Amino acid sequence: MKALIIVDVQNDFCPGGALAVPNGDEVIEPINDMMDSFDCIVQTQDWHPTDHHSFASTHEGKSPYDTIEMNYGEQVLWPDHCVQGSTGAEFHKDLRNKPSQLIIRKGFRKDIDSYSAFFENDQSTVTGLHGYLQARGVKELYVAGLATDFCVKWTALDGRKLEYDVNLITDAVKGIDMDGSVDTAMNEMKEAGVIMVTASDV
Ligand code: VGL
Ligand code: ZN
Repeated sequence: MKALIIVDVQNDFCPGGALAVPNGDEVIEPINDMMDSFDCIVQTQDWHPTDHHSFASTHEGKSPYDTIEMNYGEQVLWPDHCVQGSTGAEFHKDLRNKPSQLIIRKGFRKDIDSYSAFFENDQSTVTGLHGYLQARGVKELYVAGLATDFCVKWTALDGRKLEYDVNLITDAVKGIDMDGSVDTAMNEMKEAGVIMVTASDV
């Protein structure tokens, strides 16, 4: 069985949002069109407390896009985004929401960020998604959404680590792109055995 994993299609990652991904809303149409081809559909939702440690505003003298060392390694600092219960954290209104069966919220622990839908950034705290997919007999993932170089990449790479067949839907993802991070992400995913497909292949 295959699953569609829709990563973080939330207002704050779309144009006008707090951490807008350029043309982020362009992923919505291909995602909506693909939904009918899947029996298992999961959405992720970045879901931070107001004082989350990935926010530059919680570190004195730091600005968004600076990096700091956390006890689990390097962390990019972001503008405040996807605060629990805020409009920015809501899914974009044009994303079809009825077909989704599970919503995985991530990044809700103040001290750990979570890019991947499977593990938080300490690489060991689980979200529960793997257990859910195993229980439903899912072996193959199709990953779409935002942002290619962060949450999408980490979701795809962790999917490979957990031995899923992973497909990236290249025309249904958009990236933030800091210093070539989208190209790097695409190469890392290819090296890890992620298969590049387009929405029309699905
Ligand atoms: C994301 C940065 C911070 C993402 C989430 O969805 O890619 N990026 N939080
Ligand atoms: Zn976040």
